[in-house]
Amino acid sequence: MKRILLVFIIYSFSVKAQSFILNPYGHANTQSLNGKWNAIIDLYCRGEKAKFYQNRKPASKSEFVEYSFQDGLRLDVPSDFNSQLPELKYYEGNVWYQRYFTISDNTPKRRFIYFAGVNYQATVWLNGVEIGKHEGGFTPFQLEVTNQLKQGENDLVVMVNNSRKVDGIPALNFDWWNYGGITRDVLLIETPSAYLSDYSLQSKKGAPSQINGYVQLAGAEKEQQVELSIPELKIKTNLSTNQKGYAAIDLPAKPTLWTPEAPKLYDVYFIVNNDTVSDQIGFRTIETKGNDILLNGKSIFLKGVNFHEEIPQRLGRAYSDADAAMILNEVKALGCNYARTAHYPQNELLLRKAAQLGIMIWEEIPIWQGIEFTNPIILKKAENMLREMIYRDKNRANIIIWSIANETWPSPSRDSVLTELVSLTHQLDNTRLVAAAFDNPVYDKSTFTFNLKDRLAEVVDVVGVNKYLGWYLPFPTSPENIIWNVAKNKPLIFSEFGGEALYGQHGFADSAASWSEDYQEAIYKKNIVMFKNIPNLRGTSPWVLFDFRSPTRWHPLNQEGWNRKGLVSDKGQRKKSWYVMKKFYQERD
Ligand code: GCB
Repeated sequence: MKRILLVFIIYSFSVKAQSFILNPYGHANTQSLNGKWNAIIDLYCRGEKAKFYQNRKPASKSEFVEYSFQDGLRLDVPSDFNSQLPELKYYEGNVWYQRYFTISDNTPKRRFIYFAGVNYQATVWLNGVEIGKHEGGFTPFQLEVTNQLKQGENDLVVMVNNSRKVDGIPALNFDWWNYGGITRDVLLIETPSAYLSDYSLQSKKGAPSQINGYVQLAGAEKEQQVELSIPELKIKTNLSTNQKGYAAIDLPAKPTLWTPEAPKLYDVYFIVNNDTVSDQIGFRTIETKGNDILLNGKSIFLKGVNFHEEIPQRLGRAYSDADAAMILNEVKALGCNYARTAHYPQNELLLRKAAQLGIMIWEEIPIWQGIEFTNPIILKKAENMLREMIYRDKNRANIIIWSIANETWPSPSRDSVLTELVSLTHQLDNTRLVAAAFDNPVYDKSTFTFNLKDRLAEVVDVVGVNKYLGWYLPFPTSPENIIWNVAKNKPLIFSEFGGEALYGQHGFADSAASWSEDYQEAIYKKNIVMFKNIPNLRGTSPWVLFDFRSPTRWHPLNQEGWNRKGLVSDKGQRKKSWYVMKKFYQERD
């Protein structure tokens, strides 16, 4: 994984002045830049021409300036902008953010601004000078500002644009709310001149009594010492980095392995030049063997659910530790040991909490239907997102699956982009499983069998299937007679299934048009009957935990802009189908 850093540099086309900070929450010297920021809504995208980034004030009596960050709109950071003003509910376009912050000493330290997530494109100026750009709403970026900072007041301006794009990832159409803005934390991080820019620590593949990994320093001009300690394992060792700032880690250890039932995490400390970076890391192995997924060598069934990064009750994107707790407690309440963070990397805070709670994770980049695979830029953008996701989350023991796509259809360009992404994922991290979600298995009436003809399914480690039997497609025969001939000799996960129901609505259990809890419950019961006959089924994740907002759900009575496939309503009420899944998970080992 040492390669990540190098390849990052080559491919960081979408990031000007990219620097690297891993684990922003573990750095000793960190200042939050969250809070109220000044903002300007720039509907016609004129702000760059008008040089908003200069944040100018009239300098003489004869001068006027047609904008001002002062005394205008104030927006919360982190948070999406759509949920902060009624007139921004459907807004897609430019919003400018501005704030001041103070630097009170001028010791020669390195400083970085860390953006945990800005949807979708960001351009950043510090004291009037452009310092970086980033594309991609669900992964972080970091900009070194050491040489641009002034002692005293500093002026930070960010232009955010959340317009959907033909060549975006995701692209023009997707089934969730396009929340824009600075949706995650912003931090100012201070480091010494040579600092820990990357590290990896995990159980060695095939040898769990060995801890394996590396440290990578940035800015190291000579060989250096990095102290690594894991007090509970009585590990305290000095690693000597080479001239490129790299040192491999290979230590004998007998950690208690991380499992969903006992999600043991160890406090880990790295000290470089008196600077401490701390983390909480769990150790485990994950692999497949034939039809099985083996966690620490033992076959497991993934009892899961999907969810979006949304708090439905607040009509906004989830962003805080408390939000993560709300979502994950509901995941646990269903009896899950696993979840799919749907279609994009969610907040790092949520993934960390999931590790503490024993929830295994399928994490995906936002390649969601309708991607312009024929455009060569797509591969570059997707690679960048994949690298950013793996760079950020590779030390989380609970992440067991990297997924590269959801519901894409075979074509020469799609096959070539996605098979490249599969091999890149294996190359960046050969310890986890690579998956994709497929909605293209086809039913053969004469044999009652679903088959999948797709080259991509042959190169992934785990095949996910999204099939909404009873909703988008009627059950073609009685569920106990359906045969799934998909993913031969590989684990199959039912990564999506379900149907819509309005909480509290009762009606015919055999009529989709009733939008009733009874009909949704019947869909779940039938799916469960079908699951019992799938020999390589190793996991299920209903679509979806909560009803979620979507501009493509128009029915005026039953949807009103909500996808109603939740097992739980937008108000937090559990539907009948919730109890069906709960029972299924209670009865499965
Ligand atoms: C799917 C998609 C998911 C949608 C869901 C639906 O196949 O993967 O993003 O929200 O179906 O409700 O149609």
